[in-house]
Amino acid sequence: QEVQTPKWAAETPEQKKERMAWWQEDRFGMFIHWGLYAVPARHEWVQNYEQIAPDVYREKYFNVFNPDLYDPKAWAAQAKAAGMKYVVLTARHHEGFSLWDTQYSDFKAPNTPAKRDLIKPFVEAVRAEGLKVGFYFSLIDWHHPDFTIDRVHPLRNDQAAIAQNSQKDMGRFRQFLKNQLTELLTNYGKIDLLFFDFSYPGENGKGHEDWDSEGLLELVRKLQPGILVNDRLDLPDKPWGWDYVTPEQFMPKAWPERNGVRVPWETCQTFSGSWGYHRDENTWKSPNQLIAMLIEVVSKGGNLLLNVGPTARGNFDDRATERLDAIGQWMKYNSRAIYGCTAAPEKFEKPDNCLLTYNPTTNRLYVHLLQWPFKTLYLPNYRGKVKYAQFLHDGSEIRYTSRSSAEAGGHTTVTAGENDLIVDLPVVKPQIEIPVIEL
Ligand code: H79
Repeated sequence: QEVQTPKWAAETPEQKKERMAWWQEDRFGMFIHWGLYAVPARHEWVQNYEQIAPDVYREKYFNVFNPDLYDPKAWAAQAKAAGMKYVVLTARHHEGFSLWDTQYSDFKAPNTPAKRDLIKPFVEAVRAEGLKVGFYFSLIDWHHPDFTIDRVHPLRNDQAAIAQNSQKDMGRFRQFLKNQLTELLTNYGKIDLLFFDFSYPGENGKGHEDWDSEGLLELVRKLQPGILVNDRLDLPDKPWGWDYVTPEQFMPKAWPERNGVRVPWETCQTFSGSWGYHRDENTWKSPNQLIAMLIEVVSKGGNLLLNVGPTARGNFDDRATERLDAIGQWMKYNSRAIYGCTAAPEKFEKPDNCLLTYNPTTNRLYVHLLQWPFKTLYLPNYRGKVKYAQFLHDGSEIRYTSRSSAEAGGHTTVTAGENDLIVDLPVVKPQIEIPVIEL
């Protein structure tokens, strides 16, 4: 079917590619979920899960939000050291609390004991580290008086509250979204990325008509022409309505497609399950799992946006810091297999227990060894496709043969295929979480 592209969204495929080039190159960003929910510290959806009325929630947490350890320079430094290239902060999450000095709500950081705009120093610190800056902006607002109660609202079972829906004016709420976006995209310099969250169209839900998604996007594109926008505005059939798709806490089997075409994609992931700081969660992923996750995402042509939930005092807790440090230690030696990389060409089959990434500019293939084999790694049908092999972490040569030469050397029991390469590895795994062979 013919889809009309509005004038303000007109762009050639080359222009779009150019606009997204940094993001395609960088591959790895930090998500930060920070709001009043860091105080209860039991999930950023606590207000919904425990069906806490907005006034009760505000009464409990607003006046005790006192982030005395807030140091956005430390956040930015930790992101940079982990190898992340962009940072996306929740300007306002579903609870409706704004981290900046918005004119359009009094439910904002400057009115808490924090007593200041928390976004301005964040943007400055991230830029000072040479990283790109993004905002997460919730479409949902459980605090705004004009936001009607629907199936994801904390008061969804409260009949008296639901009866008030007819007095609410979603038109005013739509204007509120535009007003807040105008502040965020006008007062903080160049903003590189915007993560809207989220639409749930259908019965008793909300979608593009409730938000005026086209109007929001038009405003965003006018204020920040270079910005990247995610796919949660409920404009799925409009190719101009999003820049990339966003599987949440989910690893796609293969590079995601729309209408048979591979699309830019980014999975957002957590350390432990919740996004906001969760004190008691016991499901933290190991450093190895997180590094393998980053590799797998890039091996399928995507980006990873890995989340940290700072505490109510404003710092990253030790569990998060430990993992960021481990990722940074790996990235320090192996980032060449991540930045500028994508899925390997089809002619390269994945060896056993490995993942492949590929840099099309340098023509290097990276074999990531998730399991350390015993002395020999078989590269299926790589014969004639490889000039040289080395470890990435220390630049040391790796020797390889093919069957005929292995047999000539007395290895008569080699059962590799005619066109396989037989790689000689040390018995002891090198001191790096996931070793990478560069071909
Ligand atoms: O900000 C983080 C989460 O708080 C937020 N997105 C990330 C980045 C998020 N949490 N959950 N979701 C997005 C999707 C939630 C879907 C559900 Fe439902 C809410 C499943 C059940 C309730 C919406 C309403 C879909 C079905 C009913």
